[in-house]
Amino acid sequence: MKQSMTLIPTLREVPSDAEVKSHQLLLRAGFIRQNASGVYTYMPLGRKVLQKVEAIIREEMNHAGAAELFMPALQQAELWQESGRWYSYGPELMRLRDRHDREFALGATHEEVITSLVRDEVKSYKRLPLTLYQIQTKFRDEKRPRFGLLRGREFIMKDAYSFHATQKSLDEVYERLFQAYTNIFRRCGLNFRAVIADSGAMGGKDTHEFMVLSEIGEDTIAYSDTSDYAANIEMAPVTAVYEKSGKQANELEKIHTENKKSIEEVSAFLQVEDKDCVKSLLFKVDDRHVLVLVRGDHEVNEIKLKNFFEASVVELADANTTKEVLGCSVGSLGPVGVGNVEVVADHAVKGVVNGVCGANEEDYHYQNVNPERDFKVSAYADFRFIKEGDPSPDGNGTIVFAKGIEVGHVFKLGTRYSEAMNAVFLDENGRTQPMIMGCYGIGVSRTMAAVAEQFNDENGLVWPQNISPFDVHLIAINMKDKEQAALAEELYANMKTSGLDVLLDDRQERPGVKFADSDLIGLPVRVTVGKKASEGIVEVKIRKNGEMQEIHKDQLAEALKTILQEL
Ligand code: 9G3
Repeated sequence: MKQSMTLIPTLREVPSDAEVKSHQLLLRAGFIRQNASGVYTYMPLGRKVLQKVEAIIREEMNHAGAAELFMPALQQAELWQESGRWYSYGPELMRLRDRHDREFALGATHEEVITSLVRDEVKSYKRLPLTLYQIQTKFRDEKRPRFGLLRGREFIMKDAYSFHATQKSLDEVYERLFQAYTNIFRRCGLNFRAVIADSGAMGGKDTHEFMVLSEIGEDTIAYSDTSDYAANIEMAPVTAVYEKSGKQANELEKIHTENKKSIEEVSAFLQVEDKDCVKSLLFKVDDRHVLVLVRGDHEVNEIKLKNFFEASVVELADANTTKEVLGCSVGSLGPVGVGNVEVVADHAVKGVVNGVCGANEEDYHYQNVNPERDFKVSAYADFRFIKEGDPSPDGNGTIVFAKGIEVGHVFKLGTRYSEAMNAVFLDENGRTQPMIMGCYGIGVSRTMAAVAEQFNDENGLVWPQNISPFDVHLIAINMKDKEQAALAEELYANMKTSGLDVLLDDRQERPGVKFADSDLIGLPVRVTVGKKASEGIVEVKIRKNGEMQEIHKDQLAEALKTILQEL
């Protein structure tokens, strides 16, 4: 491609509304332009990167035995009404009416469409397993689109769906696609971890997220410092065990704690440590309230609460409800004497001796509270977020936190959609069974941004060779100089003939502008045709490490092949 023929509008200034590196650089290097909040145009260079990422995805998905199709973004409301999600999703699901006033959703994902297709076309176990995928634009009306392509309202996803007669078959395909994902992200050059994700009701065996490590990531990963254990912090189980210290249990005492509400205020006032306090929080769990106890230095993990009760709604009760149900404000809540709501506690609470908790009376707390003697709980379970320094759940090492960007997510769905939409098959005994499903997503446009986030320096982007928009940036210092122009055109033709993807900067621009743009765009290798054109000598520069060398044009093709292989 010749730059005089394409559109690569580079910017000198950092756009003010771009907060993260990848967003700033993709804008400045002319890879994307914003149309609306969370809605982007992929400019020619951005489009090329997407095509390279998609090519890697297709190779690995096809190799894993998946068949590519392409589903509509316009989805009949009826399908989402069958699955029930028409009613459970709020404004994030974009909806519209056609000219006949019929309702549609703009596809946020495609479980409903694919399940309705397969139920119509597949009836026998002989046709299973079947794995279908697409690479398609998705629409999700995010409340706060941000970080450019990392959280958009219209984005490109590869979404795959697998259909099985048995759980064993799903497990096999899940493993194979898990491996395909590992290959895809490695070939994109990313530093990533596959982490155990929210287990839903099951025990965390049925879904993994692929996380790119980055301090601007929105997810927190809990991983072991000595093993390959890694889990989304929402999921990571706590395996620490708690024994009571041998301390003598003292007499329970009610203390006036004027205006002392938070754990910090109370523990400072009473001169005790957070870990000797019991924090009580009232939650709405489906149609009832539950008082949840955790140690003062821990936080309630609502996903674990939801999974424990297999609830569909779990939310912290608001101040008024708390007052109504327990007769006092949040800052004075405690388990002693509570009889009208169920009380559950995190395992760590069991180890508290002579602790402090709210007295369920405004501005009063108990001191020397001892679990079992002073209050009963209906269950002790793992209700807290894991913390750095906790033992790794696999028994190896201790937990460290890292931030991650989720670029992939694989699920064992089971029969959630096939039962709701009656996607059934006849098994070998002639019995009708619901198909067992898996689904597998990759954020394609998000992957491009994640690579930009991990691969850049003070001069701009530094694309890994596999997904760089071009292999070589060929720069002619002065296209008005006949020898330079002739050599540039000759090298351009030769490189393309030898299979290299070349971007020729043939613009009438000053050298400084060309070099700055070249560093910003970040192609792996730059070849400059300048003063020594008459001797057939060009300068070759490697973007990643700045290494420069002069090479005669006759050795150029060979040299470039070697350089690109070693990158
Ligand atoms: C919606 C909206 C947002 C959504 C969903 C549905 C996330 C939704 C989860 C998934 C699960 C998998 C197939 C590919 C891999 C991920 N956000 N999810 O279902 F209507 Cl507005 O998308 N889908």
